[in-house]
Formats: sequence, C-alpha cells, structure tokens
Amino acid sequence: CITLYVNRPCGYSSMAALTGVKAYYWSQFDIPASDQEIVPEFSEERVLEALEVGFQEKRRTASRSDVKITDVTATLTDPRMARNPRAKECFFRLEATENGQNLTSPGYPVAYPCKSRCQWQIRASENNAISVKFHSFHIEDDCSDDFVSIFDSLSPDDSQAITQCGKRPPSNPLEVVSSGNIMLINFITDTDVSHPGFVAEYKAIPLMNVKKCGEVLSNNSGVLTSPLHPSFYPPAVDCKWTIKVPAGMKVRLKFTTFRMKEPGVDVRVCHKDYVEIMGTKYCGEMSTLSVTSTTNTLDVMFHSDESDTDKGFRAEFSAYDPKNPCPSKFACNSGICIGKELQCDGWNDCGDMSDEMKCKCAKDQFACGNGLCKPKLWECDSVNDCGDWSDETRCCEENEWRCGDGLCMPQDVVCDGQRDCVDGSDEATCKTSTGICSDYSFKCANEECVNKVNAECDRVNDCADKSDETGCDCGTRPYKLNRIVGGQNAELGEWPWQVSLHFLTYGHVCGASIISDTWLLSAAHCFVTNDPVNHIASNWQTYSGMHDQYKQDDVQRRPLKRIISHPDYNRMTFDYDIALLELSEPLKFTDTIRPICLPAPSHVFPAGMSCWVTGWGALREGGQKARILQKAQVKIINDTVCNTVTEGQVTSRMLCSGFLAGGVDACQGDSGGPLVCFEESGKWFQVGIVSWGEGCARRYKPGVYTRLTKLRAWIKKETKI
Ligand code: 4AZ
Repeated sequence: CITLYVNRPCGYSSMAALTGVKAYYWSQFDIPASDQEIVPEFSEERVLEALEVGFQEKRRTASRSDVKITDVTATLTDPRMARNPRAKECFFRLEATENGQNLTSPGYPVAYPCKSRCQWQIRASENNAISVKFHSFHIEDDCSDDFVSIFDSLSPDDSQAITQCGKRPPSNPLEVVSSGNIMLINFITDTDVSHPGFVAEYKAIPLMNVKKCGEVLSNNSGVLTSPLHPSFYPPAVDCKWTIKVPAGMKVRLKFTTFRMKEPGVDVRVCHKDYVEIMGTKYCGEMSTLSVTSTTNTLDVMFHSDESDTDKGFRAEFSAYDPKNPCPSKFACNSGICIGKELQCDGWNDCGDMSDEMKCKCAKDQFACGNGLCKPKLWECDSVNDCGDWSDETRCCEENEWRCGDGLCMPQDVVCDGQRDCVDGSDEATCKTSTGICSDYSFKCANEECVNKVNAECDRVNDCADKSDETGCDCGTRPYKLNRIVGGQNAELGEWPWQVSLHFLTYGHVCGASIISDTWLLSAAHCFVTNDPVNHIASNWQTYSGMHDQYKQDDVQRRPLKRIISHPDYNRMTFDYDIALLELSEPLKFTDTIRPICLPAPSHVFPAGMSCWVTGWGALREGGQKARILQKAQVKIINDTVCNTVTEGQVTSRMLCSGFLAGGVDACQGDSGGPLVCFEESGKWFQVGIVSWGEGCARRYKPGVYTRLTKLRAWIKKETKI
C-alpha cells in the first residue's frame, strides 16, 4: 500500500460557520500501489465521505452538509508520517508568545527514541508570526532515517516544508519563521543509533516586522537586506526596493552576503526564492555579486515561496557618475572599481573577467585561445588558467603523456603498473594492479604492495590484511557546514584538527594540527630559534577546539611534555621544517576536536588541487593577527613552477601552494598550521605544514609548505602513528 494524505481541506465545520473559525483538517488514506493514478482525481466528495464516518463515530450533531471545503490538495507522503504521535506521548500543542519558550525532542540530550513520530503544533495570536531557532540540533546524518520537517501550515504538506537532518554547529543554527500564525514541526525517527536530538526556542513576533520589507531609497548610499536578515527570511514574502539617485547618476549595488539556497533548484532558472534585478533572477549562494543600473533608478525585487528559507542577503548601494565611474581606477563591467595595474595581469580581479578582456598580451604573457592573457609561467602547469585549456594543450607531442609536473612521457607508461611520473599521474586513473612494488606503491603491513593512488583510508580494503583501512578515524568533521559564509572566518568545528600554540606570555605564536590524542604536528622553526627557551616544552600551552582567541568554551588546554624537532631541520633553508609535539595529557575528542589523516608516502596531491590553509596568523603582510580562525582556499602548485618562482630554494621536502597571482596565502603566525585537502573518499588529509614564503600573498610568491609525504616515515618512527 502507499499512503496518501489529503492536505489542508480548509473546511468550515458547523461550529466554524457560526464563529467564522477556519479549520485545518487532514486525513490519511491508504491506497493500493496499483491505484496510484487516482491520486490526482482525489475529490472533495471522497473527503466528505471520510468526514461523515468521523461525524457518526463521534455522535456529533453536525453533518457533511455543514462543512464547506475551500481547498483540497492530495499528495503522496512518507508512510512514517502515519505513525500516531499521540501513541508515544509525543504530541504538543503550543502557544507562542513574545517571550521565548523552549521545545525539546524526547529524551534530549541523552537520546531520542527510534521508530517514533513527534508533532508540535504551534499557534500564535492574530497578526503574529512564529519564529523557531534551534539552539542545538543533532540527529542522524541520513535524512532517509531520521528527519525534522517544519511546515508553514498545520498540515504536513510537503510543498510547504523545510526538511532537515544531521548536526549543526552553534555558529550556524537553523532558524525558521512562519508566514502566518501557525507552524507544524514533525520529527520522524527510524535509526537504532542514539543521537541527542534538539532544543528550539519558539516565540511570536509581530507579522508587521516579518512582512516589512522594501521601500524607496533616495540617499546616495545605503544598505538593504532581506527581511529579518541575518536571521532566515520568512516564507511567502515579496518585497520591492526602488533605489533612486540624482538624475545623470547611476546605481552600483554590491552584495556582501547572498544565500538563497534551496534543494533541487537550478540556479540558472531560480524558480523558487530569488532576487530579481533588471530582469535577471539570482538565487543559490554567491560570494561576489555586483550590479550597476542603466538609469538613475534601480529596482530590486525579492521573492520567497512557501518552502525552505535561508539567510538571505545584505547589499550596499551607492550612486556614481557614469562619465567617471571609477576616478583613477579601472571600472569593471560588474560595477566595481579596481586598481589600474590589475588590468590585463592574467588574474580575474573584477570577478566577471572584464579586467582581462581585450588585452594585448605582453612579451612575458601567453595568449589564450579565448583572448585572455596569462603569465607565460602558467603555460603547461597542469592548471586550466585560460579556462579553455589552451594553455595546457600544446605541452607534449601527440603520442606522449604529460605528467602532473609537466614532464612528457611515452604514452605506454600509462597504467603499466609502475609510476613513471613523479606525481603518479600516469597511474592515477587505472584499476588496481597489486603485486608490483615501487617507491610510489602503498605498502601494506604484510609487505604486499598496492598500486592504487591514495589507497589509504579510502573506505576500500585494498590490502589483504586491511592495513590500508586501519587507523582511519581521522579527517572528518562532525558538523554540517556551509561553504561560504562571507569573509574568511572559519566556522566553529570546521577545522577540528587545528591547534593554537601559545608561548609564555606572548599569546598565539604558531599553529599545529592534531594527529592523535597525544601528538600534534607543527613546524620546527617555531621552536628552533636563536633563543633556547623556545625549545623548552613547559614554556608552551596548546589550545585545541579553539575558534576565537578570546574565548575558551569547549577548548582543551594541554601543556607540552616533549618537543621533537626534525634533526635535519636547517635554519637557513627551512628544509625539514617539522616538529612533533607530545601532550602532557591526552585530548578527549569532541565535535570540535578531532585528528587529521596523515597521507601515506605514496599519496598523490596533484598540481591544481584545491586545498585549505587555516590559522590565526596576520590578516595581511605586516598586519595584525586574527582573533577568529581564518580559512583560505589555495591550489597546489606544480613543482617546476614552484622551483622557478622561489628561485630554486625549494627542496623535495617542500611544496608550493597558493596563487601565482597572489592575494591568498598563509602569513606570519600561521606557521606550523596545516594545509589540508579533501579526498573523494570522504576524508581530509594533511598535505603540508605552513613553513615560509617571501612576504604574504605577493604575486609570484606563493606559500611554501613542509611536504608531509616525504616525512611520513619519520613521523611513524617517532610516534608509532
Ligand atoms: C611566517 O612568518 C610566515 N606566505 C608564514 C607563511 C608565509 C610567510 C611567512 C607564507 O610565519
């Protein structure tokens, strides 16, 4: 059988007719799967029939003729919704008032029961909306097992639902607002695994505040935001702002936050929630969005439908003179102004590439097939810098294979069971070929060799003794996180292996990463200096689970017991810039404290791969250290290019990562911290340790990192990890 609900036949019972009260009624029908096609024909007549039975059973004086149905919607629904919430004493009728009150899932914070359904019906008085903020939310990760559905209605109509599962960090709580004075929350549970559940605060807020949005703005500059921003915007809202600047001027609008993401929405169409400007609809998540008007007025429309909502947007507008839009600067088509020197430099500074169009390529630049100019150095570096691969095509002869480091090899080296390219790219996409052992094979504990790239901790048993999948409780982060949250602040729990190292009274000095409950990894140059006090373990404190340098909630502080700097560390060249730190007492792993995976010596991180560097280091060269943990996305740079730009200063224990164009990099104070990459197998691996660089974020001066694959054996020898 399939289960069917008749959703929201908003009927008028005889009582309702007298008092003018609107009733929400929903009914469940089981229909044999073979009769599915009758669902669309589900009629008012059928609903009335079902109601009649109810009237008779309850011996009410009312009859079906007293009921007036105004709307019937019928949808197939999850059969688990049919569980009776009352049976488990899990049914609540709540009255939201202006003072916040809490609702909690049963069994919170220990564990909620399995195979149950709970329901909270929330009502507020007229002219109010209901706001619900989940202060803590941790249920099963898989929404097909357990989920919370929140409805902007009193009946579980899927078209008006927000469905959530998993775990959310306190820095990114789920917040929902109704469009009227009713809301329904359903909680379905199936798994046997225990999870704590949730606590949410619900309250009534004046509907006027919820619906208030849009106005005529006639200042020369200002800000506009989606309703209730930075909280989630309410469903079913339409707003319009008209920005009007003096005649002859134009409007520039720059979004500093933009998050209107909904599952199943094509961002090219935006058929659900969107912002519409000059006939274009915008939705999804964007880090850079700027628009300019064609006249002195600009209309901004905002629309949210009945289902999922999000944080919305914040945008700054300003008037500008179209005759001179960017005094002494370059005017991008996107409306922003950038320094003149950034034009035609191979780097997309405008965000819409307009600074890189119609350029005459200089002598040291490569002319891409699509008209862009890129530095010659970027040609054949395995990164698609032009966007059309034209900088990466004419690099080897036709019958040759090009390795990730740019070297050309005969085609037959591909998948011959041996790594001919230094980075293993010739074997990267081949099926496993066991047996043959080379420097680049993964070596199982029983000495067997696996010639599959990145075989360790990829959730597949490649070694007969399964040693490639042992010690793999690492490189995962428990919280559900958003990718871009504006700025580069990390979210709480996003990098649970990051550690802050404090020295004597100096505060944060270096970063480190957690590799086990008693060992951290950092850079030797943090400890081996002119002053021997730096190498005394008791002068250091380690802070794990830290996010904000000024806050210590849920932070675990551990003094150091021992510092092991690499014996070959060279203070002149920074070669072997690695140190192991033993903690005086083991860490207790939590949601915000977890180890990172270490790569096997054979692990391949190909050039061009996007990875992340994190730390509380300086926000720019010579600048102040960050208070909130920072994250930056950087690319692994090809070794030949790395060697060229560092004028031969890199050794095989080093690798470059960043952007040759500059702009994103590690800086002073990030040293010792991790450079991590996410592998398709679902785990994060540490590829490098922040080591050195010429300044920070300078052009052609990427960050240099200690290459962990080369030092993996030393780590194992010292720690047994
Ligand atoms: C430092 O002084 C440092 N741009 C760390 C990283 C980089 C530069 C300096 C890379 O700790």
